[in-house]
Amino acid sequence: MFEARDFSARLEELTKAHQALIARPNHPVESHNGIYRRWANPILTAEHAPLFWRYDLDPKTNPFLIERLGINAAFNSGAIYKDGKYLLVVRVEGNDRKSFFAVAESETGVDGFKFWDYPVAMPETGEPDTNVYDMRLTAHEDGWIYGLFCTERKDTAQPNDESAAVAQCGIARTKDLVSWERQPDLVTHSGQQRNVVLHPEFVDGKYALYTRPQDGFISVGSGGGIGWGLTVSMNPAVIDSEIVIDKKRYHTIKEVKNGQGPAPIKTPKGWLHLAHGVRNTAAGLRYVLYMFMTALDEPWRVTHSPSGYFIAPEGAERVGDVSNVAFSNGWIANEAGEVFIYYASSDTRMHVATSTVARLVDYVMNTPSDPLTSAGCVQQRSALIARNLALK
Ligand code: M1P
Repeated sequence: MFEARDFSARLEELTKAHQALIARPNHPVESHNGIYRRWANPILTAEHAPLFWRYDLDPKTNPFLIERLGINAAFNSGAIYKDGKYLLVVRVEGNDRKSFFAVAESETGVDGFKFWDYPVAMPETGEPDTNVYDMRLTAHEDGWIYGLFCTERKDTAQPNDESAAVAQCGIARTKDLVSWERQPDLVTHSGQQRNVVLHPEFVDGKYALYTRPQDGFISVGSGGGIGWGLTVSMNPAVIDSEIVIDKKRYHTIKEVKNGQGPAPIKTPKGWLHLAHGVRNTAAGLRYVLYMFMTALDEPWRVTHSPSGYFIAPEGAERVGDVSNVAFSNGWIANEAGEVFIYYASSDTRMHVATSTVARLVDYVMNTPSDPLTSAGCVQQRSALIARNLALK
């Protein structure tokens, strides 16, 4: 039974609980692997959405104070550091399954994330988007901030299959994350594209994109590696020739597919990349994060590829709408060389882990690569054991 509380008392209760959630301080968890530290509380959840996004707050039209437009999840956020603020462009999903973008800002990067009053009103192309999600933000050297995202539309070639969809890369640019100029969707020779990311610098005078060619909507078919291509303009962006720079590979964490995470971070040693890799299990797909480095002067050439995963879903992170998923499309390196890795768990909520550029460079450059066989892994581990035991 519902308790008999009047409208204003219940609203006060909801407001207090919401304010307490936003103000809750975060703290790093004690144990860590030396590479990064996870922070204890999710930084954004569906409950972080303002009450005025969800409830009709007028007692005349909503006397029972019923939630009218529920929010299901807040995840897969792009990230940018701007004017001393940590800004996330969050994939917010309503109870109606449609995603939209909304900006949440924080002073610290690890807590206090608060949504701006209105979600992003993303302009459309001539072909309306059914669903938009997973924005990668790039502050490009041309002076614009670009948001590249997935635009999903029904596959009209399969009229009898209501789940058949086509994914393409939507492109918009902004200066302030408030007003966005939509550009035409990316054109490539691949049937579908997801996880497309703009490199922050011109390469040979052209815009450079990390792509993820795929034959189908979920199954990548013959695609599935991280691709690379150049375009003379972002309006329209057209990639004539695409090469795969980081392939999916048998019996690794990226056996089924992989995709670039956020735009890479420039360091004196090379470009640091964060990506996701997907393998299959009897319980379904497992998404983990991994890192690699590319050459400063040739951002398409992989120079270092540490073995295995960097972040895998852990504990409560393993459960959600799509369980066993760690996904990242946003990270921030601030002026002090600290790195804030924003990752989502199980398509449900957002977390942060922190590290430094120096630590991540050490991790990527000095962690051995995957020997690809059990025997090779034993040899690799035994060599480490022998070196350590010799220290005694
Ligand atoms: O459900 C897990 C992820 O699946 C997709 O990623 P990918 O294209 O690599 O399979 C995306 O829909 C992503 O949003 C989602 O988190």
